[in-house]
Amino acid sequence: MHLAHILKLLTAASSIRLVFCVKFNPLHHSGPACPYFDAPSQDGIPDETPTGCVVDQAAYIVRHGSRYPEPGSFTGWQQLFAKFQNNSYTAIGPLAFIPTWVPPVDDIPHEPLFLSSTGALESFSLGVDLRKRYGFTSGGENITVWAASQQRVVDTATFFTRGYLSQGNYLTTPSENRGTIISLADSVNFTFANSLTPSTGCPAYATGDTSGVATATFRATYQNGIADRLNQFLDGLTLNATDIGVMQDLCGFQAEVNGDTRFCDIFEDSEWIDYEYADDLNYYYGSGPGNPFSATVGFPWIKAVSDLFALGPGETTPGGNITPPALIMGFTHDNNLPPVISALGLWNTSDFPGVYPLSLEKPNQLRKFRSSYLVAFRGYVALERLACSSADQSHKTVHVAGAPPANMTTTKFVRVRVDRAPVAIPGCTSGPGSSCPLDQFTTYIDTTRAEAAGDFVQVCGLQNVANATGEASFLTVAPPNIQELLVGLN
Ligand SMILES: *[C@@H]1O[C@H](CO)[C@@H](O)[C@H](O)[C@H]1NC(C)=O
Ligand SMILES: *[C@@H]1O[C@H](CO)[C@@H](O)[C@H](O)[C@H]1NC(C)=O
Ligand SMILES: *[C@@H]1O[C@H](CO)[C@@H](O)[C@H](O)[C@H]1NC(C)=O
Ligand SMILES: *[C@@H]1O[C@H](CO)[C@@H](O)[C@H](O)[C@H]1NC(C)=O
Ligand SMILES: *[C@@H]1O[C@H](CO)[C@@H](O)[C@H](O)[C@H]1NC(C)=O
Ligand SMILES: *[C@@H]1O[C@H](CO)[C@@H](O)[C@H](O)[C@H]1NC(C)=O
Ligand SMILES: CC(=O)N[C@H]1CO[C@H](CO)[C@@H](O)[C@@H]1O
Repeated sequence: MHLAHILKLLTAASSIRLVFCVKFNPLHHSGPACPYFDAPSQDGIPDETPTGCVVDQAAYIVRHGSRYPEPGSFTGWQQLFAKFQNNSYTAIGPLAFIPTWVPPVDDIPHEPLFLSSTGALESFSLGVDLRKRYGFTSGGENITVWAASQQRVVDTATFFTRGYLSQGNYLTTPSENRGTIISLADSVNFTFANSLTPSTGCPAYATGDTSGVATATFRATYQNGIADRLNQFLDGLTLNATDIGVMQDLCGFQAEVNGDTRFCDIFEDSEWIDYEYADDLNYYYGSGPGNPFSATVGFPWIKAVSDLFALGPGETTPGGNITPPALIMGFTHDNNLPPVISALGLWNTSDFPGVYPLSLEKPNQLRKFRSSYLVAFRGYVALERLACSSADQSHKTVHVAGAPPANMTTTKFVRVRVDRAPVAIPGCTSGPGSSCPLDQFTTYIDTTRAEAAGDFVQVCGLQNVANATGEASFLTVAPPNIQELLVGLN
C-alpha cells in the first residue's frame, strides 16, 4: 500500500492531523540521472483507473532505461578518479571514502553508452506492469512495439517485450510467443517527423535551444559554494565547480549501476534542489516548452495517437497497412519526451503569473515542469483511452456476475500519465478521474494544439526539401528503412 494511502486511512480513522516528515531522497531530484521512480501526483488526481471505467487503448513514449555514462561524461569520471588518486591529501567526514573510490565501470569497451542491468530490469518490469495493468494481451498473442535505432533504445524495447510476454510455458518457446520490434531510422534528412526522434529531423529546432547558457549560468550560482563547503573536509586537495558537477551526477549513476549511494550522502538538500533545477532549465529551454520549436516536434506523435484513439483499438487509419496493438509502445531518448509535453500544452500554464517561462535565477515552487518527474531513466508520457459505463437511470437493472451490465452506455475519455502520475489536460477535466472526453480531446489536439505546433515542414524550414513530411505515419504504414527484430525469450 502507498504511504500516502496509509496516512489517509490513519488520519480518517483517528481524525487527528498528522505532522510528518518524509526523508529527502536525492534520487528523486537527480533529473535525467534518476533511476526510474513513480512521480508523485502533482494535480491531486488518484492513480487508480476510475470506478466504472476500463482502459481499452493506451500509447506510451518511453525514454530508454538506466544506462552507463555517455563517453563524454565518463571522461569526467575518469578525470575525477585521477584527481582523487594522483594527489596526496587527507579526506575526512563525508569525503573520507574518496581516496578508495573507484568509478563503477569495469568493462570500458562494453559499458559506457549502453544499458546497465538496472536499465534492463526497469524495462522488463514495465512490460510486466503494463500486461497486468491493462490485460490487453492473452496467452501467446504477439505484440509489436516501435523503437528508435540506437542500441540502448532497442535493448529497452527488447527487455520490455520479454517482460510483457513472459508467462506460462511460453517462457521457453519463444517462437510461439513472439514480440516484434520495428526499429526506426533516427530522423535525419529522409524521415523528418516520421520517427521517434523527430527532434533531429527539424533543422530550426536547434536554433530554439537556449538551454546551454541558461544551465551554465545557473550552475555558476551554486557549484563554487558547494566546493567551498566540501573543501573543509580536505587537506591537500581542492574541489572545484567541475568536480561538484561530476560528483552530483555520480549519485544517480552509481546508485543504478552498482547500488553505491555514497555520493548521494555528501550533499545537502538545498544543494540537490539547485542541481535538479539546473536540469529543469536544461530541458525546459532545450527540448521543452521554452524552445519555440518544441511543440512542433512533439505534435506529430500526439496527432497520430489522437487519430488512433478516435478510431479505437483494432482499427487502423485509412491507407494503413499495420493495425497497431491496443497498447502502442514507442521507445526513444530523453530529449523526445519534453516535446510531447509541449505539444499537449502541459506544465506551462499562464494561470499562475511568474511561473513560466521558468526563472533563470531561482526555482519557483509552483512549477510542475520538473525534469526528475519526466526524463528519469525509463520515464514516459502515456495516454490512456478510458471506456466508462454510465448506468441508464431510467431502468432498474440486475447485474449478473460475469456478464456485462445491461442498460449501460459507454463513453470514452482520455487521460495523460507522466511517469505514472495522472496529469490534467488544461481546460478538459470533466470526465471520471479528471479525464477529458474523447471528442473534446481530439478537438483540442486538432485545433488549439495544432495551432500552437504549426506545420512541421513550414516551421522547421523544410519547404524546399524533397520528401519532407510532418506526419508520424509509422504506426499504421510500414515505413521504408525499418529493421524488424524478433524477440526470442531464451
Ligand atoms: C596517475 O598518474 C600516473 C602517472 O602519470 C598514471 O599512470 C596513472 O594512470 C594516473 N592514475 C589515474 C587514476 O589516472
Ligand atoms: C505471430 O506472428 C507470426 C509471424 O508473423 C505469425 O505466424 C503468428 O500467427 C502470429 N501469432 C499470433 C497469435 O498472432
Ligand atoms: C541534411 O541535409 C543537409 C542539406 O543537404 C545537409 O547539410 C545535412 O548534413 C544533412 N543532415 C543529415 C543528418 O544527413
Ligand atoms: C577543476 O579542476 C580540474 C583538475 O583538477 C580541471 O581539469 C578543471 O578544469 C577545473 N575546473 C574549473 C572550473 O576550474
Ligand atoms: C510556454 O509558455 C510561454 C510563456 O507563456 C510561451 O511563450 C510559450 O509559447 C509556451 N510554450 C508552449 C509550447 O506552449
Ligand atoms: C524521395 O522519395 C523517393 C521515393 O521513395 C526516392 O526515390 C527519392 O530518393 C527521395 N528523395 C530524397 C531526396 O530523399
Ligand atoms: C440495451 C438494453 O439492454 N436495453 C434493455 C434495458 O432494460 C430494459 C428493461 O429491462 C430492456 O427492455 C432493454 O432491452
